[in-house]
Amino acid sequence: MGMLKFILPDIGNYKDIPVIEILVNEGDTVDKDQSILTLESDKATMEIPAPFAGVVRNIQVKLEQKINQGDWICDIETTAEAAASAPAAVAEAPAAPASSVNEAPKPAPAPLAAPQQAAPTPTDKPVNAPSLGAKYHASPSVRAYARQLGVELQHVVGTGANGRIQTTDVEGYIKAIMQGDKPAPKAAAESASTGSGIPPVPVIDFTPFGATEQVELSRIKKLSGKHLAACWLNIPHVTQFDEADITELEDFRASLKTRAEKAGVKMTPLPFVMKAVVQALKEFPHFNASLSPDSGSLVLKKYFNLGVAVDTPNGLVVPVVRNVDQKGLFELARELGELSQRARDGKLSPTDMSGGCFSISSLGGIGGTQFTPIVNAPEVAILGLSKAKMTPVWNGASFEPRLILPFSVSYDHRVIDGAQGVRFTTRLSQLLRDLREMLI
Ligand code: CAO
Repeated sequence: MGMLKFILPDIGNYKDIPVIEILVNEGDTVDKDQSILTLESDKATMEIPAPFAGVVRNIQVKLEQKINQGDWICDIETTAEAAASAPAAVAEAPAAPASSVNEAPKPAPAPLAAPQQAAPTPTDKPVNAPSLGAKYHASPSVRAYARQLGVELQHVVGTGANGRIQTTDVEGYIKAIMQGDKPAPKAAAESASTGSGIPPVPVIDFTPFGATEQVELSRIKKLSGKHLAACWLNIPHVTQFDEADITELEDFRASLKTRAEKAGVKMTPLPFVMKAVVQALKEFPHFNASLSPDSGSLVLKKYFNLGVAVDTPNGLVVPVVRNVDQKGLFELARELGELSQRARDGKLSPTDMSGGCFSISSLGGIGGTQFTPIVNAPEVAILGLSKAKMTPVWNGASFEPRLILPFSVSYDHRVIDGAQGVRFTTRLSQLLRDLREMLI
């Protein structure tokens, strides 16, 4: 037997990532690769597996604690065979100094929040055995699925290995409720009756209707779906539609074509729109703000970082272009090109996607006449761009062909009222129609 220190290995570009679940108790016997912790940042959820089999000792982390690569998670008391394979496993964690691998355990630090329990053996472990901070075992995808359906996992019996809850268990649980075989859990019923609960959508067996195929959503879709649902449910949205005559903007853009090519950038209408948005944000500071956590005040931002939604093969991501007010059209075009390329290559870091004040979703390169974008909380407004179209416009004497850009602004009605909303879109339209307005 030997006592090995389990150090958090390289988890990618994540820092200060909170522990959302501790899936084991001190004294638990774990297999190699059995999940020990679940970590969850705003971008990813990951389970951290045991690098070798053994008995868990000296847990060093607590729920909600933010941890980093190299942090001591726990000790694992191993058998001789596991210990023999351990150094390689631990060596995979770059921050774990080799000397820490087989050193004698340090005295146990201050007692943990939860009392130690007698070590259960794998055979006497009950189904859904309670553990420190988690009463059930389920993968992040099953947890996300359950959250999406409003199912609290402590009510679900897991049928997988060691009582792990599977997708089918969650579905079976809902089915039983729908068929009246199982009462709805008290907490859910209570929250539904107070109006705060979201009733789950029905789970339907589609097989009687025809052939189906179940395709797993990409990781980005799962994460952005969770965020979008939270934004949609938490923010009372209003969407204001408007349009801008961008005929002159387009002429200016065409006049820059050769210079843009020489500079090696693609000059689309988007950098012009970004500059106009910044000007509008300066004039309407409540659009460049976030609600305080108690919703009692506004945090007004003095910087102008714009999130730009990028369509990638794996789903939607929103990298942020910083300090747009301090950048020219060519610099913005270059940055947009680089960020969207990295987004499509799946190479954006969490930093690239943080710090935004206001977002733009541009579908203009694809089509559409109007749409209702979802506010990207904690921001309070978002601009949606549709496809500009040459349109006959009456000038008082005749119809003139003008290039008209339809756009929409969705906003948080707790922060922005309707009159402010339409003043903002009217001003944005004016700025786009005549870029000289930005100089005034
Ligand atoms: N009207 C008409 N044409 C437009 C336009 C508009 N509003 N916006 C862009 N275009 C044109 C561009 O000029 C370009 O034409 P050329 O190739 O002839 O110059 C073409 O459409 C393609 O532009 P683009 O999409 O490559 O570049 P962009 O700067 O407009 O947008 C980016 C960059 C990254 C935002 C975009 O590629 C993208 O991913 N858009 C989708 C965003 C999305 O999915 N939003 C939904 C979020 S909610 O689900």
